[in-house]
Amino acid sequence: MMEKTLIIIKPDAFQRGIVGSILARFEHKGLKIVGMKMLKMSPELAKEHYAHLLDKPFYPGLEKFMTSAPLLALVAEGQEAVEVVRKIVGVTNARKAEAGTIRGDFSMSTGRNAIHASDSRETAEKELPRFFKPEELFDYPLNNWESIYAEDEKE
Ligand code: IDP
Ligand code: MG
Repeated sequence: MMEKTLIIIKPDAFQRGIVGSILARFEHKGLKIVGMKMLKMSPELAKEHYAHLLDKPFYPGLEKFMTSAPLLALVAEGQEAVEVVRKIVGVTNARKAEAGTIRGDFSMSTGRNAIHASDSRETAEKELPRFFKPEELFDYPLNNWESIYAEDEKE
C-alpha cells in the first residue's frame, strides 16, 4: 500500500545542526521525499497541529519551542510509509526510544525530541494539507545506480 506521511524536523534539530543527519535516515531507508519546505510555525498553526495536547500542562512550553526556530516539513512516500516512518522515529520520550531510531540516537528529551511524524494514515491525511498544497508535492522515479548508468549509456 503506497502512502504519504508528514515528517517535521523540529527547531532543536536546527539549533543542534543535525537536520541533514536526520533527513539522511529517510533517504537511506528508501523512502521517496516528495515534499520539502522550511518554515516557521505560528502559534495558530501550533494550536491546530497539537490540538490533541492543548489541555496538557506542557502545551505552553511545546508551543514556545515549536515556534522558536525554523522547521523542515517533509512528505515521505513509500509502501506502508506511515508505519515505517514512525518506527524509524521512535517513541515520544527520547530517553526511552530504542537505539537506532532517530529519537533514540539524537535526543535525550521528551519535548525536544527532534522530529514529528504522523501517527496513522488518518492523521497523515489531515496533516499533509496543513503544510503542503498539492502543487508543492513532486512525482519522480526513484533510481538505483543501475538505472542511472543505463540512462548514461543512452546519452
Ligand atoms: P509524538 O510526537 O510521538 O506523536 P504526541 O503525544 O503526539 O507524541 O506529542 C506531540 C509532541 O508533544 C511530542 O513529540 C513532544 O514534543 C511533546 N510532548 C509530548 N508529551 C510531552 C510531555 O510529557 N512533556 C513535554 N512535551 C511533550
Ligand atoms: Mg503525535
